[in-house]
Amino acid sequence: MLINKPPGIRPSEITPESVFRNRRQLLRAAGLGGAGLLLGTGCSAEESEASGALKSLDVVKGSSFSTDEPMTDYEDITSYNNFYEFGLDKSDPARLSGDFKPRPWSVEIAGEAAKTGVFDLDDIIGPHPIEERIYRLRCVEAWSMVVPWNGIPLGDIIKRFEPTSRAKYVAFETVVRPSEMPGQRRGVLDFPYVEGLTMAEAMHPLTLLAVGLYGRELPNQNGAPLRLVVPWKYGFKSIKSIVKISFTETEPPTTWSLSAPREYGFYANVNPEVDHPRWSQAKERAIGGGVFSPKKPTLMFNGYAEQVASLYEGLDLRKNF
Ligand SMILES: Nc1nc2c(c(=O)[nH]1)N[C@H]1C(S)=C(S)[C@@H](COP(=O)(O)O)O[C@H]1N2
Ligand SMILES: [Mo]
Repeated sequence: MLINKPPGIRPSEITPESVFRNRRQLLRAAGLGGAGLLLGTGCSAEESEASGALKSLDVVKGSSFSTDEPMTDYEDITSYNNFYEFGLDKSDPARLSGDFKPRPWSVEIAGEAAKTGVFDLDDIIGPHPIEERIYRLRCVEAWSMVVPWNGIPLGDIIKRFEPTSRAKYVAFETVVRPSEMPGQRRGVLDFPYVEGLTMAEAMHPLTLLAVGLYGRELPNQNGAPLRLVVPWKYGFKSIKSIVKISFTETEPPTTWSLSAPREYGFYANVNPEVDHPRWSQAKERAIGGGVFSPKKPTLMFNGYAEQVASLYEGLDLRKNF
């Protein structure tokens, strides 16, 4: 059932945008797996009206860390989100983040480092090339996406602030702006949203500070202007709209382990062998894949075991979930 199209020609060049879009919706409604399968995966940011206002980025492609799995469509990545600051539904972040202002933006660097203070976002990312990293995102809710993130390895940025030998962990904090974030007005979680990594996890070359996706700045719903992407961990570790990064000696608190300690731990490595107390983690559903597409088995460390398993040698991954 695969329809071949001449190589290098994008569906948008064959079909006017509106027809292409309607056809995708029809295919999806018919459960035929969506554009990814039938029309190739060429749906880039340029083809979406939604990305119109977002600045395009100068991106270095071809990372050896990228997966070669087909990418999820831009539209799916930017309309099916978890961002509780904007509400609980997957559609809330895209619908309700229009008032959020990701610029100007500053980030506080604090704790066990030689250089601390409040820095403008441009000073934090400025000197670094922005890479494209095509990573899987696996949510603990058993769905997954493949996203062409644009960002800078977190370790490259951390080094510039010269953490001391006492820095064993890195803590992250999301902005608190109830006037622009309707979910914060309703207190669905204890805000600010906080997350943390061990220093070794933060310095791992796979760990990315993302500033964009599909070659454009991050949409608000995906964590503009700066969010973490830790591809071997459940999606909730990948904290959005970061305003503070601190180096600490002790394990920092994390939002989900604070709110449900029985269900979420500090490590949160993707592990198909350890079920969530209320559902299995063995399989996952690809977002945008259509309602009849079969679930795929989830891989240990979300497929990045070769690169990261050594970080956890000697650690009981059942206890340290
Ligand atoms: N500040 C903040 N960061 C967050 C969340 C959130 O609710 N608030 N949700 C997390 C969860 S559960 C997931 S699965 C990912 C989703 O990222 P995406 O919407 O870009 O796909 O963001 C994570 N980062
Ligand atoms: Mo998630």
